[in-house]
Amino acid sequence: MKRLASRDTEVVWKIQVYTSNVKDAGTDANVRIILYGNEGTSEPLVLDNSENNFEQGKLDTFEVSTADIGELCQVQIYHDNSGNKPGWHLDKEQAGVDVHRLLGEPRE
Ligand SMILES: [Ca+2]
Ligand SMILES: [Ca+2]
Repeated sequence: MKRLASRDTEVVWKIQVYTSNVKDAGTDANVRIILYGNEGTSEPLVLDNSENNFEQGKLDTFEVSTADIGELCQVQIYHDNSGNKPGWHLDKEQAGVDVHRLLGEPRE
């Protein structure tokens, strides 16, 4: 089985971020995520939509697209410390960040 997908095949990922339900857990800073796959690494992807994101106890869902980076190995999520009270706490019991490939399954 040979993979046919080229490096610039677009892959869509669904990213769910759980912010803890504790005081001041939320942030209004700019949040970015980097997806590390076994065949490449994404650009830093801004996580934002029309809602007020990353509020205390909130689940935020985003869709982002990347080149085909292969199987997801690791994610890095971070913010730029901007805004009022930028400190942020992810809900570890809820895994904090959940990433699923939506489109672009490797072809076999
Ligand atoms: Ca916010
Ligand atoms: Ca927003």
